[in-house]
Amino acid sequence: MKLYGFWRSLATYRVKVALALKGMKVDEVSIDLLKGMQHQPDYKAVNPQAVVPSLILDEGGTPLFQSVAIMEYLEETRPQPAILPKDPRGRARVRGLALIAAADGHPLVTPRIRNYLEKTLQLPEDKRNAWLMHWTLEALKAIEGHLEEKETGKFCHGDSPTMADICLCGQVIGATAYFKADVSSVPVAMRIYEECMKIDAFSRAHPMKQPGAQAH
Ligand SMILES: N[C@@H](CCC(=O)N[C@@H](CS)C(=O)NCC(=O)O)C(=O)O
Repeated sequence: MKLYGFWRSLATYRVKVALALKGMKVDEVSIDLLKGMQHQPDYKAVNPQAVVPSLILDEGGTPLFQSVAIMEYLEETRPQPAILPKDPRGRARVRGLALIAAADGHPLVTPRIRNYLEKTLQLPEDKRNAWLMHWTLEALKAIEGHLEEKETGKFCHGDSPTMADICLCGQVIGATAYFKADVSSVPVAMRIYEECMKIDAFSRAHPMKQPGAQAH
């Protein structure tokens, strides 16, 4: 398998953690988002949306795209260890938590949004940073509200890591490593993040530990 990604990309992080939890190996190809390489025709032939990640399967065929869809594919094709609960209600809760991060929070801080704020709206850096911090924390606070529910355990849902934890960790990494946000208002999310980071699959994929991060 071949994973197109980028060291800083939180969507790539999600897929890398899911692959690692399931014990699957991939070859990684870096698409430098800071240099705009996602817009090169060669890459747009792989992913017409010009975003990472994309996953090429060993059997070939059309690349998989969208981190949540890729995680769902991995879960369906390699069910153990599971990253979704068995019961439909639990699955709905985990997917809901995952989507607060992946569908509501993270899209507002991607390079294309940041470029638009900077180049088209010409917002100064302090206002752009306020945007990034605000929307990242809003998603974390929304997740925190749900973490008061009885289903929360050692992890977001029960005592083993799920897709919700994977997406939560990406969101926390954005808040702490990138935007230096004050995360004191989301203590349960942070407690779960620390728990996840004790697991190799979560900590080894951390963006700041990737080779590309060393150059920045
Ligand atoms: N919802 C997508 C998000 C994909 C996405 O926006 N990826 C970012 C990196 S985390 C990207 O490639 N952005 C390129 C750009 O915004 O120009 C997913 O979860 O895969």
